[in-house]
Amino acid sequence: EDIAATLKIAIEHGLVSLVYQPIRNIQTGKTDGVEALMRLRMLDGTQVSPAKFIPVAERTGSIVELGRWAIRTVCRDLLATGLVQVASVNVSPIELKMPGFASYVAATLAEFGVTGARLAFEITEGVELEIDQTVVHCISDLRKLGAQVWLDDFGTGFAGLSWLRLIEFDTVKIDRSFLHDCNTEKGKRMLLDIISLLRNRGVRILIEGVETIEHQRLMQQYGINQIQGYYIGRPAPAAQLESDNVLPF
Ligand code: G
Ligand code: G
Ligand code: NA
Ligand code: MN
Repeated sequence: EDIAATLKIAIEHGLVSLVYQPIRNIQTGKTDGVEALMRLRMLDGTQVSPAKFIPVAERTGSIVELGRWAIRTVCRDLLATGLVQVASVNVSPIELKMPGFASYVAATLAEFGVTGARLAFEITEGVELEIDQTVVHCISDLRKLGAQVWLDDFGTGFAGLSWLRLIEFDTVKIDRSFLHDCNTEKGKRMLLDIISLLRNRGVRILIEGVETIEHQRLMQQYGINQIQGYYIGRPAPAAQLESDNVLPF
């Protein structure tokens, strides 16, 4: 298959890149950090969305090499340069189940003189991940390095609640569909229920999909800690990252 073959040569041919989307602290109005998002360009120049190429990379195993490349790139270009304080990287369960993941992270942090606390790993609950001992140990090793572990797309999958019991997450990212359903009373109540559940667990709460100032104001009212979305900032290459893109509240 075309995408599978391209993924195999993507790193050496410079076809893969990272863009960064800001995460804003709703209390301070400042940017706390960024999320790294992978992009793939085919040899003919066309872009393929991660929704398409990540599953292929997972199926073919290319995700392991690509994931390591992303962690290394973030440490070298973003954290070691002091461009941002904290960066999160999406990781596939396949990477976490691979022996040596946490050691790779430790070695990369050491190589660039970056402390673990500045790196976060986003794990999506949308995927079918069996929380086996390998995953639990890997996450515990990452936390020992000081790295943060976040739960991504909360509310979209079937496993979210059981994961909350099994894993200690620093941050839970509520899926943007819950914010976008807030135009009805029913949708608002649903989101408030989720927020109170997470608040009781003591995790930091981030919501995705903030597209308007009204969204931002509502989330401020609801006591969300961090927000992310097109209103705050679109994913952009490192060179276009502003040190602090503060917008009015
Ligand atoms: O940025 P975009 O909407 O295109 O990303 C869609 C999804 O693809 C993200 O929500 C994320 O779950 C996944 N994704 C993006 N970059 C990476 C990556 O570097 N590794 C993994 N495993 N998934 C990623
Ligand atoms: O699964 P994950 O949450 O990591 O995916 C992030 C994806 O969501 C990225 O592909 C990004 O392009 C997209 N995204 C980011 N902000 C917004 C937003 O405000 N609205 C919508 N619809 N999508 C967004
Ligand atoms: Na995700
Ligand atoms: Mn994510």
